[in-house]
Amino acid sequence: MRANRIPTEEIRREPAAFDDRVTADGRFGRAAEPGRFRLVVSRACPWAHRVVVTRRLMGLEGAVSLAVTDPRQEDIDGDPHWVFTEETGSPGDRDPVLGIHALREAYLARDPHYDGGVSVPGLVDVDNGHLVSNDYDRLSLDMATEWGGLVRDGAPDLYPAPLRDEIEALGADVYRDLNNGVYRAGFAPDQAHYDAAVAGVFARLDALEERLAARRYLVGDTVTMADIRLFTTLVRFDSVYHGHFKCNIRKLAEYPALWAYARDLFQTPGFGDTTDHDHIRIHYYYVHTGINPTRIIAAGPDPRGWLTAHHREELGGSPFGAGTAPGPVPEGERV
Ligand SMILES: N[C@@H](CCC(=O)N[C@@H](CS)C(=O)NCC(=O)O)C(=O)O
Repeated sequence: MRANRIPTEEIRREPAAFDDRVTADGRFGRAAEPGRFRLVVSRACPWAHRVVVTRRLMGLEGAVSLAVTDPRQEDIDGDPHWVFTEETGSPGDRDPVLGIHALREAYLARDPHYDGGVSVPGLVDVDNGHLVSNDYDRLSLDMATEWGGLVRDGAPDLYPAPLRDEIEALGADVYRDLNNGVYRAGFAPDQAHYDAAVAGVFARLDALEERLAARRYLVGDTVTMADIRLFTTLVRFDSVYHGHFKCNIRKLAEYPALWAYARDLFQTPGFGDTTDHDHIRIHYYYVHTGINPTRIIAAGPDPRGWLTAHHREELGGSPFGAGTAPGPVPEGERV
């Protein structure tokens, strides 16, 4: 997808360009050594946000460092690119650890002939500057289940074995209709594609509203990967999907259970404390010139609503089960 072109066909998603796996035992060729890998993200991106939440809940901040790109991408060769700038904390417009200005340099270090898309999140090998993986789902799942030994004491089980089938079945529906559905609506090439996508978005929100009326979390009694995958879309809904992507039949704030569920997660360590409402608004409205050619960034909504009481404790459950909440956000990563 080229965010700066008027859409002429339905948004298509390519498989991840690089999907090397990093695990504690190194059985796929790369071992998760502390300091060896750097996670490049945009705070705006819902797919990157999933990995950022997982990393924090698992207490991997010391093991894998974080590099945040500027929400206003830079035009390079006619396409918007993820770059490091002084404005978002990179002296000399270069990432202080990787020494690069644009994330695509890590793709090119890995494969000098690479000419595909460049997306966040990206895991980069600090030793040689190579992009290791831009497979956001695998990155989240591996950090949740495969980085044993590096995860903090009290880290929750985000992907409990007995619940995996249910998490994946639900996740497929939520991905199709909602996580990716909002993009199909926002970048629809014509009325018919928009109508179909937006109907799917709200049918899925309606179904989730019903599911979450009597249960605190999506699957089981604790936070799981299912909640992380849903949260990063919900937290962007009223600020960018409702207006910029025209998913405006209802607001998230008009769904009592879903809105309370989203606030509950937002107020749980790992979720709201990794959410940057400004980066979200700035990125979507500024970069997608194919659908917002003036680049005017919408002012609202007022984010303070996220901090209001949700009363979801009354439904039982506990966010981290037998585990504990993560400690404070490290200095330098506060949003
Ligand atoms: N690459 C993955 C998801 C990651 C993704 O789409 N990230 C967006 C930001 S939210 C991105 O980096 N897009 C790059 C671009 O289109 O220039 C996919 O297409 O399934």
